Amino acid sequence: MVRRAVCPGSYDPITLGHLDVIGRAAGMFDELIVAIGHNPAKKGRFTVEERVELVAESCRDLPNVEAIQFTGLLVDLCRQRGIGTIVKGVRTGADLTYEFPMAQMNRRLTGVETVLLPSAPEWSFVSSSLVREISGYGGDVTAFVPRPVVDRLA
Ligand code: COD
Repeated sequence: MVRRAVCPGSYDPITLGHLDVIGRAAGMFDELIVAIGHNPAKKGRFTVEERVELVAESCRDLPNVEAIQFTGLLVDLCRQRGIGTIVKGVRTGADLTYEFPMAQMNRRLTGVETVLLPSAPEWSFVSSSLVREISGYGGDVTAFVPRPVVDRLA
């Protein structure tokens, strides 16, 4: 049986922290879908279509990774695509507090499991929102995002 997982997120934009989690998850499953959704709590910098392109370009070296857009409930995507596991990165206690009820709710809704991967220490302070803020003021984010994002922000 194909072991299929999803790494969902806003990815606005994808960072090296996201990419680290995606790479580690890609090594654990046969197929990994990176599902890019809209989080209404967050103000967008890139369109969802641009984010999908940036994720796809950043994951070019990971052959079992596919980037897609999604709307609606994550558990519905999981059902449609035969995905049994959600993989999320956690940086801090605050991330855990945010992810824990979602993991429990998603399991309650359809039985889909969530695997929480501790972030790599070198990326635990990196977030899309800080990248957006720094680049918005003209700062250099080269050390925190994949090359395609650097090029797009330039
Ligand atoms: N290192 C490791 N992990 C990281 C890093 C880093 N530097 N930065 C972010 N992450 C992790 C985050 O903790 C998160 O797990 C994941 O990467 C994605 O982060 P973001 O910020 O890009 O995405 P979010 O948190 O805005 O995404 C939220 C979703 C779109 C996934 C969520 O809102 C959702 O599932 N929406 C669908 C609707 C739904 O099903 N709702 C009911 C939920 S119970």
